[in-house]
Amino acid sequence: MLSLYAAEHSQHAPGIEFWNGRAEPTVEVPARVEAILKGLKNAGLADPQPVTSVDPAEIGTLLAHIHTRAYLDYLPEAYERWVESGGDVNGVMPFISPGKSMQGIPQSGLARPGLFAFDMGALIKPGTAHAAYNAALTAFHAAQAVAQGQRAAYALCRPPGHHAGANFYGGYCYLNNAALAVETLRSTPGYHFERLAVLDIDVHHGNGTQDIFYGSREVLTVSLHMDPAHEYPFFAGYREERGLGAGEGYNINYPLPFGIQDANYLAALKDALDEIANFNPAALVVALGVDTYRSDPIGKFALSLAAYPKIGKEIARLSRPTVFVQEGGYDLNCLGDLVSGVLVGFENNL
Ligand code: SP5
Ligand code: ZN
Repeated sequence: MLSLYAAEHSQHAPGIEFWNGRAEPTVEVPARVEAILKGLKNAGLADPQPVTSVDPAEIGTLLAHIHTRAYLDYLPEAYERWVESGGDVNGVMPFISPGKSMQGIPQSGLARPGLFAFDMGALIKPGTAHAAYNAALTAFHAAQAVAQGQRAAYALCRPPGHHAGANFYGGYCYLNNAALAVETLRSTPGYHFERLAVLDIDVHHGNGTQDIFYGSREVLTVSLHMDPAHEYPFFAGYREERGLGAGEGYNINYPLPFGIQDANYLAALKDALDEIANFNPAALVVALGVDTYRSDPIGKFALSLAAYPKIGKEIARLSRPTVFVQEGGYDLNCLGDLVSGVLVGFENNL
């Protein structure tokens, strides 16, 4: 399978995140990419290719379909404006955000992060915007390859993307790579793939992707994740969230219990894939988080190593052109085997 990555990911190394009111070492580290690359090679998957830049206008137009202009303008200048205004050189972190009735738009670089950040888990440092752009580029190239006829492609995106919404970032995510893959498929000239689906199997709810396509009946979004009543992102991911207006019925959430094991998880996945099959999309984007593994440091599911090829097999049974986009997964010892497990399970069942 065509696999792509961007070496520039290493320019993003946030180091810490805030959780429970404390600064802690983050699990979203550059070594994740090395671990995944090693796993792909060990599994004999085709050598991962570094992505090359495209005309910024090309990807810029696509990004503007999924993120607001205000947010896209903010991200690359956030660090500089923060430091200019007296913010800590270690990175941009909101310390004030508007209450529900507060509508003013501040110019201060200290306050602006509060307009866009929804948590304190996504520090912005000097290399962050560039790394996020290159992760998006990776998803773009993978989707373009599928639009041009490849059966499947894998984008090793870092930083991940599924928590980034139209005008917000957080949860280690800045640009929504999976949503960009959707827009790339939809915008390819001559490519008449109107209906597309996103299957999000990261252990956390894909709140950003849900936000972006919430009003759309052309993109079905389906997410399997830890029950948000008790886990991150807490404020979205409930079963009742089914889409809005024309998009009503085209967002499906599967909150699942802590400690879920292979059999019950795979049963829920089959349900989800049945819904996707009914929708009959022309192509599928998989937001591939592997933080569902039992020894993941932040996920609370209990899947075994053997579950991952089975997940790949189930996805293959849908028989759609498929773009895999990397999301979370933080157990550095197993990360490569988990990701390659899904991809090999998929390929072996085409
Ligand atoms: C893409 C993705 O998987 N984002 C997950 C964001 C979850 N953020 C909350 C994680 C809490 C981590 N707390 C322990 C930090 C390790 N010291
Ligand atoms: Zn996750």
